Amino acid sequence: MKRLAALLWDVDGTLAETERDGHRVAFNRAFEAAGLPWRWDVLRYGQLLRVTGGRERLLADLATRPGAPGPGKERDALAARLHETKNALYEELVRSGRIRLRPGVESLLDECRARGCAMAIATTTSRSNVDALLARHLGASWAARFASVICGEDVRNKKPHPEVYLRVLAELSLAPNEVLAIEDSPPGLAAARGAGVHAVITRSAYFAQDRMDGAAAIGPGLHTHAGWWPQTQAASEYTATITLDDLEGWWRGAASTIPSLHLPARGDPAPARPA
Ligand code: XBP
Ligand code: MG
Repeated sequence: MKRLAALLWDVDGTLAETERDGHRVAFNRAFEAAGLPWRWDVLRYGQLLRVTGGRERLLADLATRPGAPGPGKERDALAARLHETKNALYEELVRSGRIRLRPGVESLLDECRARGCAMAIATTTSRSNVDALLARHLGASWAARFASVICGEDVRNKKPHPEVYLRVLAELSLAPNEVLAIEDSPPGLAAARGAGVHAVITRSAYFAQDRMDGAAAIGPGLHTHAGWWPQTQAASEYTATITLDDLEGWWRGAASTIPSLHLPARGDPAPARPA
């Protein structure tokens, strides 16, 4: 039977619940450090999450915030400064151990390694955030576990644009139908599907109710077999967490039931790297 060649991991919301208690808190601390009275509560941050990219999210908020600088250099510089501070504060939070990997993530990472399934990171968060999170939980040599790590700085267009997935495929020299993505959000799902990659959704706190049309499978997390659609194969009902066999079952099922998109052919040139 055809085996999955690689598993492509999203980061925020998928590897860990980083948004509500990580990025949001760090943004608020950055506002405070800059002497600004602005704060994002849990609800407002959820609305802002429709904008991917922390700096882009800030710019979207500043565009409607009374008292913020108007469009132009001053606004751009403020967003860049706040974003830099936010990332430094986020790293501190992560290093303190406050943000854990989601349950079931580590066992799947270990299983993929043990069974020789390649892995990659496909995220449009900043590289420093990924490094802080994975160094904290997997050790300083975490990157050796992944055949490709593509982050926000490596792409011109953040999710939902498929660029991050196209770049990972190019680095791995794999076709979209040889890999599977794990995502948590509609923009992440759109990015994967836009590259012709099937995706399994592990719902995260902020995207608990969203429509996930075109997903290969949708469930509450890798820690359980309960609540998944489609239901997993009988064999894996005896293991607590979602396994590589479960993922391969969904991947094969998606290949036969979900219409394929106009796929980039294997060997197509990767999008240009930003200067
Ligand atoms: C999630 C994002 C990021 C983070 C913040 O990306 O949209 O913007 O919220 O990180 P993914 P930055 O789900 O692909 O990991 O501030 O570094 O952008
Ligand atoms: Mg995500």
